[in-house]
Amino acid sequence: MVACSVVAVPAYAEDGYDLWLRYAPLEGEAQSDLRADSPFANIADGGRSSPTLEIALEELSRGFAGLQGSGARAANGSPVKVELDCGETVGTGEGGYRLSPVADDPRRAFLIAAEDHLGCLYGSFALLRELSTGKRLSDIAIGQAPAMPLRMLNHWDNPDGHVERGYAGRSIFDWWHLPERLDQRMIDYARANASLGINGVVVNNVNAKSFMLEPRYIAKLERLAHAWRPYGIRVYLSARFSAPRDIGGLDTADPLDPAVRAWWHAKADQIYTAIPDFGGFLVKANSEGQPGPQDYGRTHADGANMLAAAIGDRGTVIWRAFVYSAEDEADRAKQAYEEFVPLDGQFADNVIVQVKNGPVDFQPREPFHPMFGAMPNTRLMLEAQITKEYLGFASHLAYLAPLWKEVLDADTGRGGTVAEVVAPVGIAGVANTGSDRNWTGSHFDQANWYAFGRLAWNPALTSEEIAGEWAAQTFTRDPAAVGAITSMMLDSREAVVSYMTPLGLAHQMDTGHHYGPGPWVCDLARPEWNPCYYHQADRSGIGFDRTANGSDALSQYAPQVAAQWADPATIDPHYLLWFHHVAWDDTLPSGRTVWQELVREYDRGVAAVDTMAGQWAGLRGAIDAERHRAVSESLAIQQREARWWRDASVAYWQSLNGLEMPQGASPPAETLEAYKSRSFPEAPGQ
Ligand code: BDP
Repeated sequence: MVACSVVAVPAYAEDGYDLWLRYAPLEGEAQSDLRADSPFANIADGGRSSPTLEIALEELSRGFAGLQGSGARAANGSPVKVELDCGETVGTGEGGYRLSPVADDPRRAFLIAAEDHLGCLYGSFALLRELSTGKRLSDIAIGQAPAMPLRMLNHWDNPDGHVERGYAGRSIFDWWHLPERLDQRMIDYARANASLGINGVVVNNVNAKSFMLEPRYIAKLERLAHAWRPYGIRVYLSARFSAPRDIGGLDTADPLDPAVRAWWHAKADQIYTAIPDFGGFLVKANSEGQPGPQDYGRTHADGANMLAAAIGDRGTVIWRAFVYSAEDEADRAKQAYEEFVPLDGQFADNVIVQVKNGPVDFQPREPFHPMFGAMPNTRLMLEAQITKEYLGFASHLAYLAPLWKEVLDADTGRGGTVAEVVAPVGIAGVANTGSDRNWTGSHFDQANWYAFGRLAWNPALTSEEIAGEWAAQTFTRDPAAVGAITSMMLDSREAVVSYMTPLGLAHQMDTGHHYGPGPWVCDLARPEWNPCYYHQADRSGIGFDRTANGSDALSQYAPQVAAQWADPATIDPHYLLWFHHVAWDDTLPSGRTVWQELVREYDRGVAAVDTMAGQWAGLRGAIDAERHRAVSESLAIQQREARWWRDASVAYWQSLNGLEMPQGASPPAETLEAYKSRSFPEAPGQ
């Protein structure tokens, strides 16, 4: 039997470092359920302990201490015993758990049962989450198991500490001092991930450096893997396809070349000797200038299978489907499908193809990627972006659960929803963490890390449920305040869509940094880097024709899915300009013209941000002053920039269509030239 003593919660200022794991003191009856001297005990699995179980017991101890608050301890009566039964006989499935009060034995007040120690850790976090959101111990009875096996974060962190598309400071990884020095942040990070059930982390950028495969980096990775193992996290590495040439002394990286195959085999052996549970490689190949098998006339399957053979049954190769090529004249939205779908059935069993949520690139709104459902003989995984490259960085509040839900719940028309298609495999999120004290660059961006993990665990959760539980743990349990915060969050992503890219527009962000409007940008080297390519606007109309009259990207979807988007008169207006080129004066089902509707959407977005700022101002006093002020300041930026987006876009459209502002709508505050002249080379994340 293992018992442990109560650990005091450190008295941090409310600077956000504690994330959703604050365990703020409960009040009233909920608090008196808990006892200061609650012993947490491992009663099963032969009393066998493990680092994972020790972490679970420590977390329970820490959580109960926090939830009780310091004043309550002495007053409490008989101890509540929380017991952990982590034996094989429990039958909860890998990582699953059951939480239940033990009604017939008051001394054994509560049971966390799981068939493995990791399930007990997950169950401990789940119990603390339930208590933290205000549930009574006696009312908690839950049985859960993860919906998909792989729930991972992909870091776009470079070894020099810069994070590509990172808006929360520098990288959390201190490669320079590893392996000797392991920052406490690495443990706190693993703990936060474990609290959500995240079980895999790719530590480096998909635009990878080959030297991270060298032995000195393997030693660093080994230290990390060792530290994260008890938290159930396996490490993965982004591998640069040309590594055999870059660091291996070979003159080719051709996947069919025996020397190349032998090099990767030896490399895999070297890694697995140091890290027996190494997860595997993530590969971006033949995309945006990265090397790949096509450099040698080989296919993606040739490349992926070569690495898969090197790894064998020890791990997985995750091969990205984010490909497009300047030489390819086809609509960029079609290219991944065209390259990958013909390869269905050719990938080795330990290869996963990782597909972004939409066919272009993490836009505020895209239809789901047509590859989902179209490769029944390939293991497909969803790639989401938690860092907000195209949604105002960490400066704008945009809660992304509604975006991900839209994709996960979409019916592919080919054997299930996107969530069902990826359920046997998993989901990856491009991480938004950094060296900022609050981890994510803004307090509300923590909610996106949280929501990603919760949806990976259970995609059936609603955006509202997740927002509510996050707000209660992170800010306050006051129901009125939780209600206001939840309402802000639920409307926030749609607000961003409205003031940036309404009615199905996409990729209107300015060059390189992707911050702020740039619909006038038409002259970049590659056509599909230009906002003009995506809006196709001119004097008479706007929108990208992806019907059979245009690029025919629509035909990549199942017929019944394509049918719902085929007619501009009946399409969901959220996707209108994604699939159709329409005249400015066409009348929409709303009775308004395209121009009137567009301006109305921009205005709706601006107004929604004002509403959010008002709601937040109303929470002064309900939220600690430090975080209240920080969020208020960000919302002031967002209010200003929502207007900037609206005005700059409207000014540009007017320069094309020559139309007056619709009745009641205010003209842009500045001239188009003034908007065009803005530049900010210091924007982070580039
Ligand atoms: C785009 C980013 C770029 C990434 C690329 C990718 O702008 O920085 O390298 O995606 O996913 O969104 O590989």
